[in-house]
Amino acid sequence: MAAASAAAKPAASTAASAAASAAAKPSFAPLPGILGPAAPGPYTATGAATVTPGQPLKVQTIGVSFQTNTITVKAGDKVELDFTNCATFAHNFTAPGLNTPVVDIPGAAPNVPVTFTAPTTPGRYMFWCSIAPAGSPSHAERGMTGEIIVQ
Ligand SMILES: [Cu+2]
Repeated sequence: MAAASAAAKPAASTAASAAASAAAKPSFAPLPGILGPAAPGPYTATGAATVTPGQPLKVQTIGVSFQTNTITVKAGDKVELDFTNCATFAHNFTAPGLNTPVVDIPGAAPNVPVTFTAPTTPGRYMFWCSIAPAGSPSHAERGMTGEIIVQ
């Protein structure tokens, strides 16, 4: 099972472990022109969608990624994202730039709602998962990031 593989990893020597954690946090090019805090890890597009007012947009967490993770909304609209966690381990939705509290997405949970009012300033805002297993880079540092494009 995929969930057991992280826990089953053998302990590395101190030097190897230091090298591994240095390698696990490579520098990355932040997205240009982000408003608010940028994600602490790289962003790779996994799919795009536009939120229709009054309709929740379904987003899945698959492995250590959000799918979709490029979400367009209208400035000032009420937005609802419904997260289904396809993994057995927990994730969360962290987006300080959207003035929304961190929302936990428990392992295997279906339809966890995240609601916020889109900023009135158009631009690109980021969200990510801040879960960090002990001794490992956070999910965001591994690329579990996304952007909200406010138009
Ligand atoms: Cu996560």
